[in-house]
Amino acid sequence: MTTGSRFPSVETLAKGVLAGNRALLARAITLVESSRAPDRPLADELVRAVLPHTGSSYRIGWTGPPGVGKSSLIEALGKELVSGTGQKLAVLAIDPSSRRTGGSILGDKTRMTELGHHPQVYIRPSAAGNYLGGTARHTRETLLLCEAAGFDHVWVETVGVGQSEQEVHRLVDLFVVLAQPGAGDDLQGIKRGILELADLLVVTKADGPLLQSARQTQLQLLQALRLFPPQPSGWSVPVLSVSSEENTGLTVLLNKMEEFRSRGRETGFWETRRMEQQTELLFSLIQENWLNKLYSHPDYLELARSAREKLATQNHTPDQLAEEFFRLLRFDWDN
Ligand SMILES: Nc1nc2c(ncn2[C@@H]2O[C@H](COP(=O)(O)OP(=O)(O)OP(=O)(O)O)[C@@H](O)[C@H]2O)c(=O)[nH]1
Ligand SMILES: [Mg+2]
Repeated sequence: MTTGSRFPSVETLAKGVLAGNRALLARAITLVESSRAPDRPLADELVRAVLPHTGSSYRIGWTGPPGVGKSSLIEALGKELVSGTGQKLAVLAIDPSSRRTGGSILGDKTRMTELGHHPQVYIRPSAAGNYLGGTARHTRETLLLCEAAGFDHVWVETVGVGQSEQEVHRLVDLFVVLAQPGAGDDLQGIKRGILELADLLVVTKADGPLLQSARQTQLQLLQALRLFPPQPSGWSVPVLSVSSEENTGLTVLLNKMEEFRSRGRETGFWETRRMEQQTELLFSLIQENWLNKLYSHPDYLELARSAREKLATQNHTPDQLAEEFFRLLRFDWDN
């Protein structure tokens, strides 16, 4: 299939991605991010074409409130990771500010100026505002394209708002939660649900006048973690502190990241988690498709309105009305 004038053909894109061609990778990502309906089947075809060459990277999600220091840490740690090794790193930065600006200041916001120029590193900002609730789909497909292009590590920087953290948690092998010095004084500030998802907690900005406060926050977070049940894998969540400005704590962090991977592989938990993620994805897609079918049924609106009216005026329970709704809908699977 050809992609018309906007994109090179799917075959050209797939070959380019597999050859590690940056320009074609960027075009491929733009295709999977496209919200134009005619681009969807092409994006699906592209993802299918590269799928056999995916799965081998170490996928890491970095999350935390705005300004906590995610981008700065990724910049400092990324340089440490790739320097002196042949390893390749792709960073997918989801930027919330692009919602307001149309993406024009993405380049300034990502704060990864030096890392972005490293030959073993590819940084791709995406505009969170372009797809409501669709973050996971586009990020997942972009992640697969990066794997197919030969990146050993794919890091996702998420925005600390809304449901994007949960979505990113479903995509990655390791979920890192960043906290500010002082965050421990007000643990409400870090949503409990997010703490529970963390595989690794990192207190940022442990330098200068913030150092003491960072150490204290580290202890408070350790105590808070004791209240949670242990992870099924047996992994006990480390709480570290780093300074991206002074480059301290980075080696310990890199070692913990590596330990998580090797332990996960030994215990089989690595594969189990990926399988669970795939299963969750499968069922959420089944539900999504089913709901789309339901909402696009020609009688849906009429029957829903009538059920609501009956609820207000007659002596029906919601259960009875739901049953009647489906009886009257006469759903045609082939429709
Ligand atoms: N003192 C100190 N400041 C830091 C450190 N890391 C980041 N900062 C500062 O914290 C601010 C936010 O840093 P970013 O790295 O952009 O934080 P972010 O979490 O990526 O921010 P958003 O993407 O906007 O949510 C900047 O002003 C940084 O200079 C650090 O290690 N020490
Ligand atoms: Mg950032």
